[in-house]
Amino acid sequence: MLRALIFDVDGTLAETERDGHRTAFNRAFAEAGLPIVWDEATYGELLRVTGGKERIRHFLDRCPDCPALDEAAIAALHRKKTEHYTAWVQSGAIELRPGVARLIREAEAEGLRLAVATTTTPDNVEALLGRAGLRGAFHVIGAGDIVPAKKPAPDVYLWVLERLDLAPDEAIAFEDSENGLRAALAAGLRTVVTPSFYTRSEAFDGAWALLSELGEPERPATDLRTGRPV
Ligand code: XBP
Ligand code: MG
Repeated sequence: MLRALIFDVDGTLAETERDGHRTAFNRAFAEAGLPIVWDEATYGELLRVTGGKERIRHFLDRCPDCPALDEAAIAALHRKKTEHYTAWVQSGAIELRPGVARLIREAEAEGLRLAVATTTTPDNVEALLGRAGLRGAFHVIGAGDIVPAKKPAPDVYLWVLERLDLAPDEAIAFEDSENGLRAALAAGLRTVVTPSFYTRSEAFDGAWALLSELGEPERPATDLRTGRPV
């Protein structure tokens, strides 16, 4: 029996990477005097590495002209990035993707429990859900460094299932990326995928459903496998 919905955040609840996370990273780099600007193409590649601190480390390790930063310096840089990102969310610059708020409200009304499983920093989740007036709808938030191994490892989903005290077949995951899908599938979850700006060309083998978006009554979602409205 279905008892819970578990949502990824970035790309799934909202299109947060393009003008949100990417710009926040660039502002933090500029403030720190670092000669780094991640354009959209570069950032699209870097999104293969989940987690902002891990993404910075991955980039610096491959950048011969960049200064060497230790883990404490990366953490400090990332804290600044989080400040910029949360301020951007709180300014109202970002909306939830179509159908997200409706699905959450309908699931709540049906008595389903709601959870988040994301690699993003907890402050970012609080900012987005708070701004949307949906924080109170969520029972469990699994975010950031709560588990050491980030997606595509299943750990954050397993952590959330344990907190919900549910088996994988009692929940459905919602994801936008291949990394996220792999994490959810490895945790044994049926997974609905709504690809986002940066993940459109990724592979979604194994998805339970592959939809253009979650849809609103006046804007039906499309089944991306058949091209038909659902
Ligand atoms: C999201 C991420 C995150 C964000 C940045 O992946 O990879 O790292 O890009 O967040 P998913 P932080 O949607 O699969 O969870 O900078 O706070 O780490
Ligand atoms: Mg995502």
